Amino acid sequence: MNGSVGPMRVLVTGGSGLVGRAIERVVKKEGEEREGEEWIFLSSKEANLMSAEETRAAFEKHHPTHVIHLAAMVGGLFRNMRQNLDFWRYNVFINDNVLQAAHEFGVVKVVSCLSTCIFPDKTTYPIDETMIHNGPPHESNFGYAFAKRMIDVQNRAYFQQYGLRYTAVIPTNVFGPHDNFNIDDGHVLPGLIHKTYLAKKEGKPLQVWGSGRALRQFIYSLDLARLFLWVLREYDEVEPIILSVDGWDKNLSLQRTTIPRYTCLLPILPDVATSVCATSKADGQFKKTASNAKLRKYLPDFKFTPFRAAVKETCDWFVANYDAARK
Ligand code: NAP
Ligand code: GFB
Repeated sequence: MNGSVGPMRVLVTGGSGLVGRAIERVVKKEGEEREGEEWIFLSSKEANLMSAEETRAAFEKHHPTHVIHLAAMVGGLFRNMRQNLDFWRYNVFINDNVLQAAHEFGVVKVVSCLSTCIFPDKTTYPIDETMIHNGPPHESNFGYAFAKRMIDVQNRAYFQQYGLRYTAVIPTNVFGPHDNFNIDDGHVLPGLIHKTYLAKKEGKPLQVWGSGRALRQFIYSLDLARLFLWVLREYDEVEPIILSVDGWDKNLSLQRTTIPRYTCLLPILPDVATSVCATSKADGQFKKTASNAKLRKYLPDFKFTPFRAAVKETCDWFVANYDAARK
């Protein structure tokens, strides 16, 4: 059902990032690469996808049959709050360049990447795929959220006008090796892993930001990568699909007390008496709990990596690659 005759030539935009590197590892190391397939993992060094010319040049060079579109300006809550305009413009340019180049070069299928943080802030739970445009997103990341929502709009337009089956996935918060561990710009888990590493090294308390009341769901990058490959090969809808873990009512609370309870999750967590909750820092959305019922209808037997094991693998990767890690 990959929509084309013969082996795929897959262009992965954003191939050098957290999710891109996970897909590369699953394709290259877990035998997911099939006979005759070609996989190209792009970074901004090869093509700045903000430029329509450079985007077309990359498509001209590689002539992909399929595209996994990950390239984006990405960041945690605090970077989004500082740069909503940049997140909007940067991502709208990249998305239109990639989708239009895919159309012009006859790409059979594009799988783009949205996020569970683009859903309406005022909503019922659990969130599902039908609710994307039912109201404004949380004000902390409206730039990014609206830019991502436009991918869904553009996919519908390519289908209506040209019958193209370009689609998108909607992951919850992603973490894993090759994440962005920058404390100011990155997401909560890599941020806490980095801060924990430093707290242990310097013998200081771990500072957890916000009230600690916010709830988040997390998907391991390698699990997301395996699901991405299934979507590329088998999923045939234009409608997006949420890729989130089971038990939508089970979130990781960012409560201060939780962090020590999860000490086994952060094996580098310092044996400090307390962690400090900096309540002056924002919480962002209280929760964005998403249902994976649609995914489970398709893949009832997919196994997610246990959260604790996934966090331990990420911590171990970070410690082993501290010098080279993005931080
Ligand atoms: P990431 O680690 O920050 O990687 C971003 C990727 O995009 C990198 O490969 C980067 O290339 C590339 N890129 C950025 N600007 C570019 C440009 N102007 N031209 C070409 N390439 C450019 O991000 P990620 O976490 O892997 O995110 C991948 C996708 O998942 C994104 O679409 C994101 O919105 C989505 N997503 C992420 C999360 C999460 O929690 N991380 C959650 C939901 C959805 P360089 O390496 O050269 O900079
Ligand atoms: O991953 P994160 O930065 O982004 O999580 P969002 C922010 C939540 O974690 C807030 C708390 O409730 C923070 O108060 N938190 C506690 C911390 N300690 C820390 C810390 O050290 N670092 C960080 N960053 N947070 C993003 C969206 O929302 O989710 C993006 O803004 C993107 O657009 C991403 O979609 C997946 O989960 O709040």
